Amino acid sequence: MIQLFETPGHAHHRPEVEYDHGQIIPYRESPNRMDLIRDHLLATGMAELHHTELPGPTAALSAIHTAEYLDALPRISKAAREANRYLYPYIFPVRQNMSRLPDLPFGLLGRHSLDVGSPVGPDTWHAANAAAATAIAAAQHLLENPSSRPYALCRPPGHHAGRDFMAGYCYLNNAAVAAHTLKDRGPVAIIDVDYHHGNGTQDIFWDDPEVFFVSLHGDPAFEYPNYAGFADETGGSSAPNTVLNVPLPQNTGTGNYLSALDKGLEATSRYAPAHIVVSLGFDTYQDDPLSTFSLDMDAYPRIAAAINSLNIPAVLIQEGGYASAALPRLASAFLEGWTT
Ligand code: SP5
Ligand code: ZN
Repeated sequence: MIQLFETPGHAHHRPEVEYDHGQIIPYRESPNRMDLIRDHLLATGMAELHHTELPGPTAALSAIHTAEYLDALPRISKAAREANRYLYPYIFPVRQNMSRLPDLPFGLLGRHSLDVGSPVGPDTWHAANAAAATAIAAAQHLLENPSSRPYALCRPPGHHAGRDFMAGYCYLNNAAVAAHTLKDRGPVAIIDVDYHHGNGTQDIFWDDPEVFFVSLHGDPAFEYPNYAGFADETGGSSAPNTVLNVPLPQNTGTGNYLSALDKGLEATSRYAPAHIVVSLGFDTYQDDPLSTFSLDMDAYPRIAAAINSLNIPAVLIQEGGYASAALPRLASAFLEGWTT
């Protein structure tokens, strides 16, 4: 039986559209992603649901994100409430001589946006907090029940959110707050198996020797986020060799993916963490609209089992995964390898 964590209210974060190379398309990171996964896991009797309450602990958030960012995000959400619509960044006050920061919601939004993929609506701040609280609750459950392997249904996702920026559907870094929660009890490894590089998580722990970050992802030479996730990024000067990026080519299939994962897990094992946080994305799946990989359904129990074989207490944090029709099966397939 898997302990499933969710915080009510994230469904109110519901942008309708996103940009895709100049086109406006339906926003892919929708509330029904979590509904599909949760309902299936409950219906099959695989999971038991814990609703967590808000407000979640704010200390973890302050440890992960800058004060400036944690001040800006609710202000932008408030402005969105007053405007009664989602605000999309369109002006980016990049750090240069003639870049003044207008004290307007759009100034703050551009200042703290890496891309145009994270619109802020009336309930975005609340939903992002709910997701972070969910991650913290699952991590605390793990500390209290080391043999449990809890699963946090975090939405919006988090791994593209850095210390002071939102990006790629992400606002607050849920995996990072989970890792922070676990860090008191020894070193933590974050294993990021989302299709995209976890650039936000890497940014946050770049100089932290107590957190090891390994990410398998579409090579940033062709895939979002493009400017990070290359193999030569291995950690800051205070934390050398605590980042392991494994960029993979288009059309990567199950066999090659599992071999790459094995290398990542060997390095994780050498680091000898006390706890593991898995940034779990299902967008590596062959039918995912964002993916160029071709993993089949059988890959998922094998990914789970490979991580399990390390025999280290672990928590799952939901990241991406946009093939709605396949999401219930992807989650249960993963859990088949996770709980046995
Ligand atoms: C959490 C997560 O998985 N975020 C992903 C954000 C990706 N946003 C960038 C999308 C780039 C669009 N180009 C893909 C075209 C496919 N037809
Ligand atoms: Zn992703």
